[in-house]
Amino acid sequence: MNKPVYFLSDFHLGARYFSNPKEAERRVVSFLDSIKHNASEIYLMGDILDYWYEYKCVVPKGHTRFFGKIAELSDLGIKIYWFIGNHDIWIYDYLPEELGITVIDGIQIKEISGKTFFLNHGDAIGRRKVSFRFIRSLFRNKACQFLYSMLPSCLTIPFAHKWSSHSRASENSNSAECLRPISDFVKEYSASHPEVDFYIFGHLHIVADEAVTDNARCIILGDWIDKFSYAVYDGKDISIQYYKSPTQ
Ligand SMILES: [Mn+2]
Repeated sequence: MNKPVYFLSDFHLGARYFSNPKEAERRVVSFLDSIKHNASEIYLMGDILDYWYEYKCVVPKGHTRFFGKIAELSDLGIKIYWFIGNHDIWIYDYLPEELGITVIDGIQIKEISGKTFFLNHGDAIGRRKVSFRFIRSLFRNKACQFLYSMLPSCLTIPFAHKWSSHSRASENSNSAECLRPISDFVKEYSASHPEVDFYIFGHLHIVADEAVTDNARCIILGDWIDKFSYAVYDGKDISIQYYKSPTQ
């Protein structure tokens, strides 16, 4: 493999809790720009946008520089995969067509340069609370999505941002505890799937690189709210790195 593969997640661009949302967007854009000549593939592992809803004829405001940079990298021939998270669920055909990206909903198991990867945002992995599963199924229900799209966006967009800020405030900060559903799942799964070398997840907003077996590792990508972390695969191994933008 000539050029490395990058894995990033949880930018949460547009979140109301950023003290400086433009700076958060510029940091991501500046990172993407720094790798544009040295990346073969980029995996955006979900919750890239804090909220997104593609209506039939219009899309929400914002993210202009970010979308522009993604389009530029995609036009340069970098393959960009965007996994749906639990915040950017409602991507339909606008972003894939406009940005030239591949949108993936759910788990993908694929080989990249001889290693097998298990890729997913991570929100539905392992045992989750009934309330969480209920809301998740509601958000993904076609009839609910249709009814939601009928409501005026000046009501739904502020509501969605309030919801997101609330869910961030109630997030579990104990990393061992929040990692458990994923690490339990990975242990069980790897017993029957020894071919998987790397499990890659976002969602938890923690950085972790844990040995699952002698051969397999589980990587949790962190976020771009205060960690600016990502994983790089060079065709042999994966390492977690942190971006320090030139302006910092
Ligand atoms: Mn998430």
